[in-house]
Amino acid sequence: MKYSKEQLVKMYEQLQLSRIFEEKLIELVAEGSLPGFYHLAIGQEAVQIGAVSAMDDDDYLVPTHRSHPAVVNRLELDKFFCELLGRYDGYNQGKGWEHVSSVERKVLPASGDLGVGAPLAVGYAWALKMDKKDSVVVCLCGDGASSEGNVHEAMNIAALFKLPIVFLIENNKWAISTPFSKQTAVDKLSKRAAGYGMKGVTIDGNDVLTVRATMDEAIAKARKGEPSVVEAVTYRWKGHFEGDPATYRNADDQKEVEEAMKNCPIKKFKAMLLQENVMTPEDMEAVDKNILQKIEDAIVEARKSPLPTEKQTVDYDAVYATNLGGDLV
Ligand SMILES: Cc1ncc(C[n+]2csc(CCOP(=O)(O)OP(=O)(O)O)c2C)c(N)n1
Repeated sequence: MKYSKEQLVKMYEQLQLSRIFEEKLIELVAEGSLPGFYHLAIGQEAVQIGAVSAMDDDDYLVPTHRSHPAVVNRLELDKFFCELLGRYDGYNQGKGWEHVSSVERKVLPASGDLGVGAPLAVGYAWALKMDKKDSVVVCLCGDGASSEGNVHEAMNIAALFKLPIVFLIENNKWAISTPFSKQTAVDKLSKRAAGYGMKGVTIDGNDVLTVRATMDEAIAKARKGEPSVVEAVTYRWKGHFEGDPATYRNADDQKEVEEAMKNCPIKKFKAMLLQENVMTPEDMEAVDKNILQKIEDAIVEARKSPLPTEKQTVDYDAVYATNLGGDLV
């Protein structure tokens, strides 16, 4: 096994934090406690955890709207829940919400404008290079977003200037109601990388160890000025957002969902950990219980935080200048 017991257990914890966190979001949405739309990544966790577990604390993450697994593993739970609940003690004083950002934690904002994360990520990577920093940027991107003009321009500049960046395309086969087969004529999104002079690979995004190993290599190369594209293939189990009835999915699509659910990345990883005697069922139960407790405590704490005053709701320093401006990197 390429990874130590400690690293494998850490990946299990990160996967389970992602899953249990999103299951809690489902509950909060159902009880009407959370404002807005929640884009869940249940079933896709291996992509983001493979990436996050390969990143150093000094590396930057550019998330998308569907990046809870990556984001929750880089932020403090209390402050993240404050943000989701629109509270003043959140990372962006309750204004960032699902598009939370924190320079301190090196989580850059997810843009509601699809594909805009890529030029932002390239700008950051360029700044890192100019400042001769050792950090890299991991730019998450959906299959749908990967066809946006912004993403193509960003990839071109990244390759041209040899920037420290990895574009991780999370191909979950859907862009709202549009299946992958109706988005593009290419069968593999990684093929596009060649058009910019970068390396591109397509991997099984439901196997956390494959993603981890691929990202270890891609990040190491990006650090030396060799950007690349990694396409991790997974599947969106749920509707576009929590509560979306997904009526655009026909009977064949429903079968595909059922198949994808059988191929649960966490179930697969758990089976491997048990078989290789890395963890016992009791170890796993203890980890899960601890995560749930931490989440519940964080919600209780977040609810104690005040909502922003009317004046504070239009103080955009928390979103721009204070949080992101000034000394960027
Ligand atoms: C420029 C722009 N066009 C359209 C939208 C509406 N929109 C939001 S999410 C989304 C689909 C995104 O699909 P994908 O990139 O595959 O990510 P996923 O939601 O599957 O994670 C679309 C079309 C938008 N936010 N911005």
